[in-house]
Amino acid sequence: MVFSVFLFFILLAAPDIFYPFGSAAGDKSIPVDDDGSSSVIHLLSPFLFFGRTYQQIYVNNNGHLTFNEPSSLYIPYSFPATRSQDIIAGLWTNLNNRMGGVISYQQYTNGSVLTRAFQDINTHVPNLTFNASWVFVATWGKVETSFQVVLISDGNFLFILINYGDIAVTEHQVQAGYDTVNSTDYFVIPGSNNGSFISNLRNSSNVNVTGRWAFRVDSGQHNISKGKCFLYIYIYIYIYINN
Ligand SMILES: *[C@@H]1O[C@H](CO)[C@@H](O)[C@H](O)[C@H]1NC(C)=O
Ligand SMILES: *[C@@H]1O[C@H](CO)[C@@H](O)[C@H](O)[C@H]1NC(C)=O
Ligand SMILES: *[C@@H]1O[C@H](CO)[C@@H](O)[C@H](O)[C@H]1NC(C)=O
Ligand SMILES: *[C@@H]1O[C@H](CO)[C@@H](O)[C@H](O)[C@H]1NC(C)=O
Ligand SMILES: *[C@@H]1O[C@H](CO)[C@@H](O)[C@H](O)[C@H]1NC(C)=O
Ligand SMILES: *[C@@H]1O[C@H](CO)[C@@H](O)[C@H](O)[C@H]1NC(C)=O
Ligand SMILES: *[C@@H]1O[C@H](CO)[C@@H](O)[C@H](O)[C@H]1NC(C)=O
Ligand SMILES: CC(=O)N[C@H]1CO[C@H](CO)[C@@H](O)[C@@H]1O
Ligand SMILES: [Ca+2]
Repeated sequence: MVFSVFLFFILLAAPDIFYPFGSAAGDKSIPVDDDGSSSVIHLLSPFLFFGRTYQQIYVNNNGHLTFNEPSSLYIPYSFPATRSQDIIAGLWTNLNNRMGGVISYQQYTNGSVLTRAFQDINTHVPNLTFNASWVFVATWGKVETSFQVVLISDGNFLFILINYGDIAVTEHQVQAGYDTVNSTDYFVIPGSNNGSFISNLRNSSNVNVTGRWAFRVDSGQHNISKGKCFLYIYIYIYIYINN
């Protein structure tokens, strides 16, 4: 006689717009520190960011990525700031993973993450001849707040996806988007600079995918964000049922 027991585990999972992350995905974690940074991350594939080629990147605890040096800045400056650095701010505010959560990253040059990036970019930007060859994923997992910055390149085009999960209201100053040297290019995600309002990031999008913002950030025509803005208001409950 066969006796079967079915166990159902109900997990509150990360939003399904998130790329794989954390130790389960083989990510490297950055040190636990209030205003710290990763050590230098050498890129397996250099990329062009608004005309400047970068071979390295830093993941900074306070929600941003920088290129030439790490940054401990926890109070965002307003974009456009006409500073002398390029910066990508998934959610720039005074985050602190000493209070919990994991900040981790990984770069990919093969496998299913590339396939997913290929599909996402070709969905978000139709009629582009694009095949992802390199993907970099940085994730702030439950560092009060959960979001991801994904860089996707084919050696020519470069895209950023920012994926938002649960975003905690904060009294700290906050901002999301990107800024460049002398602010020749910049973008502020609408609503991202109001701490009492930022939980709505997970309901917003410029590519009709709730919680996701996408930008083209190489030197070319970088305009998938500036024309069309969608705001989708949904209540999402992500429940995975495994048996
Ligand atoms: C996939 O890329 C990783 C580095 O990201 C490398 O270590 C591995 O050898 C690659 N695998 C194949 C099958 O190319
Ligand atoms: C993409 O190409 C197809 C076929 O060439 C065309 O019908 C469609 O309008 C194009 N879409 C965009 C967004 O340019
Ligand atoms: C994209 O590139 C991979 C190898 O890097 C290849 O296996 C795949 O067929 C390519 N896809 C398309 C649609 O060109
Ligand atoms: C930024 O602006 C300064 C002052 O106008 C100028 O000297 C510098 O060359 C600019 N940098 C870039 C990369 O355009
Ligand atoms: C922030 O958003 C809230 C809620 O929409 C609004 O009441 C408040 O005025 C906003 N504050 C600023 C500084 O924009
Ligand atoms: C947005 O996506 C939904 C499916 O998720 C689709 O039904 C709808 O037509 C899309 N809207 C636009 C403007 O593309
Ligand atoms: C960006 O695209 C929108 C249409 O989607 C267009 O109206 C606008 O002029 C474009 N801006 C630039 C700088 O190309
Ligand atoms: C404005 C709005 O409807 N915001 C909603 C965004 O989604 C969260 C749940 O993820 C809701 O709690 C908010 O009310
Ligand atoms: Ca901090």
